[in-house]
Amino acid sequence: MESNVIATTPFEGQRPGTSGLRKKVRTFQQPHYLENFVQAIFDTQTELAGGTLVVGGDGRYYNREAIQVILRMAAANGVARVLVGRGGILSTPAVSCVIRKYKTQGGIVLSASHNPGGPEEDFGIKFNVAAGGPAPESVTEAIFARTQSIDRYRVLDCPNTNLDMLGTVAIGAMQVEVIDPVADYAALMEDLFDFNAIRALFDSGLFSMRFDAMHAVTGPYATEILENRLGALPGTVMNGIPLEDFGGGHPDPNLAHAHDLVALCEGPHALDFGAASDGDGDRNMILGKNFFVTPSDSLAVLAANAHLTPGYHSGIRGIARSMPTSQAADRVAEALGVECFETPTGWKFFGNLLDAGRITLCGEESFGTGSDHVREKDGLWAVLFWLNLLAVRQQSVAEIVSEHWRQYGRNYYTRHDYEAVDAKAAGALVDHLRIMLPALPGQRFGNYTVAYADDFAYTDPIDGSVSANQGIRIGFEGGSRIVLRLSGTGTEGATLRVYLEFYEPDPSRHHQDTQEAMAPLILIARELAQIEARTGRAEPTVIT
Ligand code: G16
Repeated sequence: MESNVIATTPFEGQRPGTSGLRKKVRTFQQPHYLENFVQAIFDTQTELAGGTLVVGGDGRYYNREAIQVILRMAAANGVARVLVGRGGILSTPAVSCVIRKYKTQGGIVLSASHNPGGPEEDFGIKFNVAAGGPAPESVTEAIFARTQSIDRYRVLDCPNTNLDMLGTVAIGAMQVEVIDPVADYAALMEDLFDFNAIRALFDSGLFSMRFDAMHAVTGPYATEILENRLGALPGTVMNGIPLEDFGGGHPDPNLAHAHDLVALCEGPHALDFGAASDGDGDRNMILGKNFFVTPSDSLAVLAANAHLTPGYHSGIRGIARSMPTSQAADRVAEALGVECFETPTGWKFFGNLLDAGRITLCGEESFGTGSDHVREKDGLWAVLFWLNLLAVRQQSVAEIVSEHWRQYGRNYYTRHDYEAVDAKAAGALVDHLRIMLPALPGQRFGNYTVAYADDFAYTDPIDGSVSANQGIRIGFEGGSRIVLRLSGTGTEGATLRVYLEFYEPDPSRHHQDTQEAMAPLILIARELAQIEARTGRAEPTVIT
């Protein structure tokens, strides 16, 4: 087998976004495009030479081809050993689990997460560091810088590796170990949660649930854990076979895209519990009987009840949430007397806090919740956490959340997304807001008086690194907020996200319709940002 050095030239735009490099499949299929990015990883992450690398993806279109390229390049770049999930499958949290368990030097995750898959859709690649989490900005910037000057890559001339058979094969001097993608992850979940209590809940025959894997990566994980190990009825896992195009769907577990599951949780015969995860298994949506739990509330409820589970029975050290996530978790942290951190959007910002032991739980409004058990958000983990609480508290989802609101007050919350808007117009909209910020404090809009207005900047408390321009925050007296930022994960034009939150302490007002209750604030946001005038959009594309 011969190791070749191939001449190449840089591509524009290989800077990783919120979560790795995400582009259309067609972009990745251009000759040298994937190779350049992968070589930039090997050129900058020098500990991989002679080390062990984990490789896996969410099974979307181009996953298998990309893995073969990565294996050949890893061999040519001197990687000693690669652990790859059977069939090329590893959920994002499972990659993190395997990196940590086997103390590898890092991992490569192939996924565009919740974005659709297929030849005309999206693909993505992300590097995770030895702690198991997404590379911090210092690393992604170094990889990006290398892509701009790259002039060659290394690849071994060898046949494809059989990814479907467990066991070890050699590619040149490198060992490739095809591992069971589910086993290590399932074992970790058994350590954290009370499987006996959850099994008893299913055995009671009084509890009905479905988990929607959305034809994405969690199908095999959920089937093994929920049906095989916990005894949930066969068929509990819906859309459980991973497909390259997710069955034509949009594997994003929210009210808009998981509509079949949402329908099963509505009406007089609604299920007791519904949950869904996304393309690569790191997101989660939690539903009760005629009840939707916002991700922000979910983080707060898990934090307040963590002591009821075996994995967190001795309590939590601290909580972190991304800036646009509601402040519900802050109230729990205050009551528990633990630290609470506000970080920019992106799971990578939780890594240092988790590694330093400053936080145990963290979460984001974008359907992401997780803990120090891995360094990624974790969809099935959140579902098992909820199941553990339901089993122990013997109450419904609605009862648990309503009780939580009675104790802490309710942070009404909604996010309005304007997808695929003209990128220039979106940039101008944000620039215009930035100019307005200094004049806003003290101004009154309807019943709301602006308390502060800024462009969020974060100084990492562990390494002192600063991340500026992380989103516009307009905070009102009493704790209500409007937050606006542009998504860093879209692949078409720009996506404008408008996040809205208002705090209601009065329990008699806790059960209003969210959009109605928030209508005045929604209007203020639209007018302040001149959304329709600048983007031509009268309504958001997706409301969650
Ligand atoms: C990624 C990041 C999350 C982030 C989300 C949305 O999630 O890991 O931290 O909250 O994108 O980001 P944006 O608002 O920039 O689109 P995932 O599940 O896509 O990896």
